[in-house]
Amino acid sequence: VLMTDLTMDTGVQELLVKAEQETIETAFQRAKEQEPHCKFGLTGVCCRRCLQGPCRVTFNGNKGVKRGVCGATADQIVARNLLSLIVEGTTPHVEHAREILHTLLETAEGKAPYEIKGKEKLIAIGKQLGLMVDGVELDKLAREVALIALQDFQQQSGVSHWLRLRAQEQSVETWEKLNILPSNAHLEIANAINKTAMGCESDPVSLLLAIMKMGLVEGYDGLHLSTDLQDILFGTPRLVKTQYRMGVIKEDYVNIAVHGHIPMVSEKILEWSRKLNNKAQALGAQGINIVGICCSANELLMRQGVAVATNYASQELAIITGALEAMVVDAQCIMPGLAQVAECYHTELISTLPNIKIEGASHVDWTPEAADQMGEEIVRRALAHYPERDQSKVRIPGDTVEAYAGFSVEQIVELLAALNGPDPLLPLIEAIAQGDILGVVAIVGCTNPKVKQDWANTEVAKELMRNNVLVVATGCSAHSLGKNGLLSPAGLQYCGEKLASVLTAIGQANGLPALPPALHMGSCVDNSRIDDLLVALATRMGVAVRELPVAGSSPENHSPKALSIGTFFIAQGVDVHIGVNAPITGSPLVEQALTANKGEFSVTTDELFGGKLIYEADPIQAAQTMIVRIMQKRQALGL
Ligand code: BF8
Ligand code: SF4
Repeated sequence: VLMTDLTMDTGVQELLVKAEQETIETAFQRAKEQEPHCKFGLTGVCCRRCLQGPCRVTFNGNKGVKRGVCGATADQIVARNLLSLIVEGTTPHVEHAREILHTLLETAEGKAPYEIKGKEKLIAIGKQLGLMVDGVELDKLAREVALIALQDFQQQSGVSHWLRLRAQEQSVETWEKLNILPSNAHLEIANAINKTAMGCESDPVSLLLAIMKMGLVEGYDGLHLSTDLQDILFGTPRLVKTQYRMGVIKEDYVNIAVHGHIPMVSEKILEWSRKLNNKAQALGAQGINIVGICCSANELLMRQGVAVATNYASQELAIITGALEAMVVDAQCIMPGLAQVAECYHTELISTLPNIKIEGASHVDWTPEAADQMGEEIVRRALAHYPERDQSKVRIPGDTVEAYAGFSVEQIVELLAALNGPDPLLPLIEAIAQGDILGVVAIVGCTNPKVKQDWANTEVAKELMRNNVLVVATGCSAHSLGKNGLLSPAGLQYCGEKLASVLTAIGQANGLPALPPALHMGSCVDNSRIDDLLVALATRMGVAVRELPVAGSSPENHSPKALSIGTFFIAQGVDVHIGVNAPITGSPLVEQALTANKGEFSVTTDELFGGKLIYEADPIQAAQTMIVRIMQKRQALGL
């Protein structure tokens, strides 16, 4: 296999060669060892829900048996499996939200060593929740906000407070009619698992509605709640400039990589690296250098401008530079294979969350109260490892790329206000109406060793830009764009003329040469920011979100989280493209309901919600399919 077929990232290519020379195995190689994949698994018709099985039924309607031992059909098995997958996508975000909620609560009560940096966000949310904000102490207000959020994990009836807070009224009406308004996130998760249990729900249509409901749990008590409370605690992101690629790991520094998702951990590591920076100098290093991987990278990038080493598929390769003293992980997207790689170097792999332990890693417990002890202990351990570094094993690929990030909705609105202070969204809406911006597409989600790393993400983006579609991005996809120069004004060369002139005008009104062609809006929970932007645009235009000429795309999806986030956007009436198919093709009913592709099955998400799933592995074709849909939605709006 050629390294150039595995990834676009030249730094990762170089490190893959090094890994091979040192006989270290990585995900890129293990992905090949799994081929060819089992068709029953790929199409979703393998059921392991009870010990009469596992049962495998026909995945193409012809060969093989039609029913499992209990009589379950392919439609039923696929629908149950999909619900269970969407629950596994939603739950990590819901737990993420609950962790931040408790941190905020304990901070407000003076028990945890964090401060409330997002005063304006706290007051805005307090007002929207109907709380008294005038003259109320910040701590008291934060406590009240956290206690309302806590009801979304406790109440036995009623609708999620965060859904009421963030959803557009038209959408709520649609969901209410379909009886899928969620109440309490934990209750909904338990309810969904109960549905999928052996001998419980077998009606595929009811299971599909449960899937859409889980999408709403994901959207409001996963994504929105996490972002909102994180902004209250750590501040709302503002425009920042940073560097991308493996070259951000610095040979003459003590290097600590933060990897995972939970900013309560990574922010404390950053804080303590600053406090203990002079200790590095005593060891002969220039200082302590923090670099990010995956969404921990996004959180620190958005609020602190911290540089990004790499994204999901190449996380192991960061250790193979031989120059990481520690890799600190919390939750989600942490490859167990990291431990095996770390063993070959002086790098200490350290897990932090009480509920998430990693075989072969050491552990320093993070809790809100013990956050400072954790931060100090981990940074001190990294310092102690610096003299153990084996210089003969160090190879850091040299290049870095400049990138901009920090595009919260608040920041976007502020940039637009330079064009129209009293009505900042108007210039954007006018640009859309005139066709200078054809539409907006969010490129989100992962990298996946099944796909050449960063390739599909950047190709979809470039094809959209060429056609004057404004791109916003989150997650590891945003990293793909960053590594390839699309988060910098230099990337304007890929834009159609009309889009380029809009981005230049907004940039210049703000003292920048231009805005980058893709606006980095944050981590995967920050897909809530994209939703906020859509709701704000639709509301200002006087239409429903489902009518907007927009789409979402996850060209290199691997995580069930990408599917649960996608489900949320389909429920909003937004088409969602994926480049790696979900395991649904074994069921004509489920596939048709989600993709609206064939005609026999009468109920589709497209009809009920206004959004559908698009599966397309070819990035150019995918972009074109989204553009066709954007044109249809434009036409329906009379544009
Ligand atoms: O939550 S984009 S690979 S790191 S799942 Fe994972 Fe996918 Fe990266 Fe962030 Ni999101
Ligand atoms: Fe087989 Fe039914 Fe058990 Fe699934 S639930 S393993 S289809 S018997």
